[in-house]
Amino acid sequence: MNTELLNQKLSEPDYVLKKNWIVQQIEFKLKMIDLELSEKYNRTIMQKVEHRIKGTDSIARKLLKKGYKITFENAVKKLNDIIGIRVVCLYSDDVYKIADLLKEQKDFTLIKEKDYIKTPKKSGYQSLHLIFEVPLIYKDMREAQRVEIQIRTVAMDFWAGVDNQICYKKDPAKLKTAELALKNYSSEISRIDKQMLELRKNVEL
Ligand code: 0O2
Repeated sequence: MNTELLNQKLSEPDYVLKKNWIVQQIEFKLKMIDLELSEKYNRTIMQKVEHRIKGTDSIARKLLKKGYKITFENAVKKLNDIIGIRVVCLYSDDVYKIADLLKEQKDFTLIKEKDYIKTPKKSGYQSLHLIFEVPLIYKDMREAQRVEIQIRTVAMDFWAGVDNQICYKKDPAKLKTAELALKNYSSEISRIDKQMLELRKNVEL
């Protein structure tokens, strides 16, 4: 697959600057949400916030998988997660508190919501995915940039990290046993998350 042209476009300073700018804007907003929730509930809410800007190979692979030609225009138009932000918290109810406050932001437009916590993926993957359109305004320039925000618990994040190393995007023929085990562990994770939440609620009473 020839990705040279795509790579060139993705390396242009204007493109890189805009993506980093959006990341900073969202991370700032998340800091405010974290402060608001931490003060309200008198405990730490967000354990980790991280981001990644999708690279050329990953963009090319995803475009191919979705049946699109590998072009810069398709990448920008068709992919929702070139900018990805991940928020990790301790308890599953905090996932939805964070999501609700994100949805309340007047400058964010919710495009799509995928609740893989209520309905985990076939692999066992759990996470709440929110796709927002976020405005980028500078002087007379105004653009909307799409961003995927993944929100999940530490336990779900642990599962996804192991799955990512062992199974995700790997040859399924070789991984039947590992896939099956991970799927079972996903249910365990879900059970433990519920128990941890109960524990907190009992102490809060
Ligand atoms: P990476 O390495 O994170 O860049 P959409 O176009 O928005 O409708 P999309 O993006 O095709 O849908 O699919 P989906 O299922 O919402 O997945 C988006 C991201 O969730 C993936 O991005 C992964 O980060 C994560 N994810 C989804 N399924 C799994 C899974 O089974 N295991 C793990 N570990 N992560 C998963 P990318 O681009 O695939 O990967």
